[in-house]
Amino acid sequence: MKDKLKTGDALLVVDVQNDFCPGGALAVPDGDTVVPVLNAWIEAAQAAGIPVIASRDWHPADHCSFDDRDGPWPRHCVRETPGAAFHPDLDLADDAIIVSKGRDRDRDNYSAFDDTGLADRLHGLGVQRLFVGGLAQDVCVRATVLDACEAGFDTHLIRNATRAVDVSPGDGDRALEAMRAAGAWIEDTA
Ligand code: VGL
Ligand code: ZN
Repeated sequence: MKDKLKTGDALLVVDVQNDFCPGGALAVPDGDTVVPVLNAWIEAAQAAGIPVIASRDWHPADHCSFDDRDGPWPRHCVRETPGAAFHPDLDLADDAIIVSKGRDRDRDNYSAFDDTGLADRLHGLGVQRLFVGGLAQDVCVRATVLDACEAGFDTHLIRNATRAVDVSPGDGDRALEAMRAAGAWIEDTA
């Protein structure tokens, strides 16, 4: 599939950050295994001349999603800290479009489209078909894919480029089902 990338496509890499990888503050099991898969997609996207977008969770130190503010998560992805940096092996080029989310201390954004202007930006670039991978399958990837469908993109989840946190067993599988029901294509594409 990635050999067929063409004008009108884009690649969206969701939250491949140190804190979501093994050793990080909110580690997704095997989260780092998405990196080589996504690097191959990034290379193919560059060869096809299509946009590469990378979202990142970019929280203030007192963000409402953190457990010390009675939120659901341990403190993670505090902006400008090593935990919020992209995984060091992720081969983002200088012209990658970086989208930061979760920046408001009192509001969380799971979706890369939430409060970021990303949909308008992609429409402006003529993007119609979107390939999505990254972390976590059952949290921010799920929310991003649902919003992408809602915004009218022909949305393809690269399943083997995602991993779930699975806070409750089965969350990953339920997320796949929700994305499929919203109209996304779920694909395993090396
Ligand atoms: C995420 C939990 C909290 C994610 C972000 O990127 O999937 N998960 N914040
Ligand atoms: Zn977060």
